[in-house]
Amino acid sequence: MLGAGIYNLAMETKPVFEPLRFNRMQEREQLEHSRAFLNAMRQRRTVRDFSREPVPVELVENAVRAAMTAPSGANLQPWTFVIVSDPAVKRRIREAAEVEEREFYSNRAPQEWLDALAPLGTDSSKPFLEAAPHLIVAFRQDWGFVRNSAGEEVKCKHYYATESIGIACGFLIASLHLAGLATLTHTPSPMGFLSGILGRPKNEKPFLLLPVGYPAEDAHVPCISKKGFDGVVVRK
Ligand code: IYR
Repeated sequence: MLGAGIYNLAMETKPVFEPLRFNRMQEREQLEHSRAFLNAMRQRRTVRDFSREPVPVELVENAVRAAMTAPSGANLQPWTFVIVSDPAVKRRIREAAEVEEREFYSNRAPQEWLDALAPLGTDSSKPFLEAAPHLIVAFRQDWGFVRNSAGEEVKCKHYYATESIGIACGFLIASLHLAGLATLTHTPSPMGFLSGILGRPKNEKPFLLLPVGYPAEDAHVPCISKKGFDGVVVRK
C-alpha cells in the first residue's frame, strides 16, 4: 500500500493460485464451534450507556484487522476505518451529531419512523459519543486509486462497495463482542459531518459510527427480541 486508500495492484491478467489451507474438523468439533459462536453472538446487545473506563487500543485494532479479512467485490477492500480516541475529536463529533439528531427528531423524521424507534427509547442526546473510549468510523469508498502499468495513479471503481463494507462491519462488531467489548451501531442521519471533522477525501462516504467500550455499571437495554427461526428461514 502506498498511502491510505492507494493500492499498488499488480496489473496481471493471469490469476495466480496457491494451495488452500483448510482446517477440516471432525463433525463433533464443528458442532462445538458452531454452538459456541451462536451462544456468544446471542449475548450481544447494542449498548447506549458507556463507561469511561479505558480500553486497550489493541483490542480495537485487532477487531479492525478482523474486519479487513472480509470478502469484498473483486477484493478491492472499499473501506477505511478511522479510530477516534482523542477526547477533543469525540466532543466535536458529539456536538455535530446532536445538531443533526435534534433536527431529525423534531422535524426530519416522519411519524412512522419515530413510531418504529419508540421501543428503543432513543432521542437526540448522544453522550455515548464522548463517554465511549473509542469511536470507530467506517467509511465506504465508492472508488479508489490504483497505479497503472505506467506508474500513474488512476481511479478504479469499487464493485459492491455497500455489501462489502456491510460484511466487514459485521465482522468488526462480532470481533469486538468476542473481545468482551460493547458497541453501538450508530448512524446519525445525515452523517456527512464526519467527513469534514475526520478530514476524509471525496471518494469516502461515512457508513457507520461505532462507539466501543465497556457498558456503564447501571447500563440498561430495551426489552426487545429477535424474530424466531421459522419466521426468517424458508426451506425448499
Ligand atoms: N439516528 C437516530 C435515529 C435512529 C435510527 C435508527 I433506523 C435506529 O435503529 C436508532 C436510532 C439516533 O441515533 O437516535
